Amino acid sequence: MGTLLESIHSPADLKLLNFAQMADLAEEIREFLIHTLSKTGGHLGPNLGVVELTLALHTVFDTPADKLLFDVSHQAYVHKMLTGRLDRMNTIRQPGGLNGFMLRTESEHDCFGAGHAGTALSAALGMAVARDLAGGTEHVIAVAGDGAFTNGISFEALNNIAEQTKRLIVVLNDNEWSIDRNVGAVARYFHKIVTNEHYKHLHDSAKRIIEKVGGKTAVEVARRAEEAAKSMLWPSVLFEEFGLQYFGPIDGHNIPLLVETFKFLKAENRPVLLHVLTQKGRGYQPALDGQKKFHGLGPYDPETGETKPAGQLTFAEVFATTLSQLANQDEHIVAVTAAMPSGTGLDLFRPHHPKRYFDVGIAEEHAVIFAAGMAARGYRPVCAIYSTFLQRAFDCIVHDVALQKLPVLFCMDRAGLSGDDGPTHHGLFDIAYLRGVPDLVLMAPKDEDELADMMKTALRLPGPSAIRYPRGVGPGAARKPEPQVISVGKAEIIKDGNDVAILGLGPMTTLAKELAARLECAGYSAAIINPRFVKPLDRDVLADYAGRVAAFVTFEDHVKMGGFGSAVIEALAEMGSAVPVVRIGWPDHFIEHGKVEELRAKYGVSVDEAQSQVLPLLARVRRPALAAR
Ligand SMILES: Cc1ncc(C[n+]2csc(CCOP(=O)(O)OP(=O)(O)O)c2C)c(N)n1
Repeated sequence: MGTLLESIHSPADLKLLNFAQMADLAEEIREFLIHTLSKTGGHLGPNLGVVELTLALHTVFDTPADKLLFDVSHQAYVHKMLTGRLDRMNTIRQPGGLNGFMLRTESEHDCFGAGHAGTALSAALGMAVARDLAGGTEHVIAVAGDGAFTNGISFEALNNIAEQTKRLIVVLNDNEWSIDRNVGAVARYFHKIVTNEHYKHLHDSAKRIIEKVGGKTAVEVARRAEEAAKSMLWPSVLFEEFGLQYFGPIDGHNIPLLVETFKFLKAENRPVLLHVLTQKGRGYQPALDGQKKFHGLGPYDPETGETKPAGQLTFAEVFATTLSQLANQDEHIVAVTAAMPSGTGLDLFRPHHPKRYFDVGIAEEHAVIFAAGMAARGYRPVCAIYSTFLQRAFDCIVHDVALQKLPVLFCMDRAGLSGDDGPTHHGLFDIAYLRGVPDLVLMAPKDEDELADMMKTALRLPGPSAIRYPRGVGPGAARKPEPQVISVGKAEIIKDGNDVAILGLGPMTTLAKELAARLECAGYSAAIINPRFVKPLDRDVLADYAGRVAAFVTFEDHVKMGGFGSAVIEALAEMGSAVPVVRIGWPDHFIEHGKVEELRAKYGVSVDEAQSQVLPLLARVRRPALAAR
């Protein structure tokens, strides 16, 4: 670790540095991030891009009194380093370590947690209005990327800011990238400003003014900073019409310019937006060459940027290749992503069917209603959206898709515990929020081959459907050359048995098989069932086993409340069955970040837990029968 960096224990230490030292500190921070994240993984590119911006913000403002918010907050690592968490940065995203996003419980400097995009402006406005009501004087600053401005909530906030407060600072951190290249009219608009010749001229003169500031009196410094900031007043019709005074665009890597501009802006008595240009991955060639990869990644070689070669296909890759295959046979199939082409795998679909591929920006609600519109005109849209991000679009699923009986297929990647990203990214609620939607078919494949079959099946249904599958690789099942249609609402009996029926939803069938093997060793006859469908649930199979077994066990990678096991209990209760059900799933609690296996063990989402709960039930009810055999 560099010597300057070691001396920073809080933002107060930063305020003692001159601009030259701050520039050196920026390099030390980059070096530290590149090496530390090579072991932990994390959002390297976005953080390398905001080093100077974060230094300038913490030099001018005083957190925790002033309120600094980052949209998504995946780019808040430098903020964490400067606010007393430097010595724990090597634990970021690790079990028991720092979270990869801002977390209110982690530090008083994290005034608002995030993980999902588009929230910073609304939350900041809420804080500004709370300050105004309470008669406070603190500053509120929201930093949001250009990607976040493709999100509807950002615009809902913009629409409301000037009506509600006179003091709010919005920083648009424009690096022209979302995770992939930023898309849409807003991205094009920002690009037009940035590439305008007039901007370059303004920028050069502002830079010159600031460079001349050194050695002048405080009054002269303030005057020149104001001159510089004013000279960057380049009208932006968009933001001006929203009632925000627009400044910029300015070089987001020029510390003196940033510091002087923020000093000027903090005295403004009107909401302002500062457009800052930054380079994602700055200072690290592999990240500049591989913007997408270095947005967020696992451990890598710091010298070369290389990561472990990919092995078996992930569920996302199986999804995308299957969709390309199915789209070859049906020209009505179209694919929709909300700014996640690489994460969902759809970047593999795009080259095969460029005209049937739609990236709508970070706009899940729009993605769903857009898909509904296409479905209403005879297309078969497939919305590939992570389980956690689809939460946003719940009403659109109900009101715009299901109620209108439109055949949109939702492919929910990252359904289940997401691991390192933590509670903002775990996909643990989708069954609960989709199960109550009338006529929606909800499935979970046990492996890659079944995912393909379910996609083919779903694309023939007359109404809405959803398939949930987890992050990363599955069990590695061989795939048939052609996916097959499966019977809707029919479970797969993997093995019959008479003492206990074990249902493992999706890839949790592996746990069901392991439990069955253990119970067989203990002398019980265990049935293994792959439910395939959460909705419609296979009531015939449940009724059959309810008449024979002493207990059911359900495994799901989802919260227990309102989940698959709950659906089984409801169905059994409606049948008048009193057979007990042991439910294995996540508790009614936000699960922290960590390694999936460790968290499963900690929270009892395990075969051990199932065994300890089911054995007493079997012993009590079945022992005499067993003894008689
Ligand atoms: C609602 C939602 N959808 C998708 C994502 C996934 N996501 C995380 S960061 C990101 C891109 C953000 O781009 P930008 O705001 O420009 O920040 P940058 O990484 O470029 O600094 C996306 C799409 C998310 N966090 N939240």
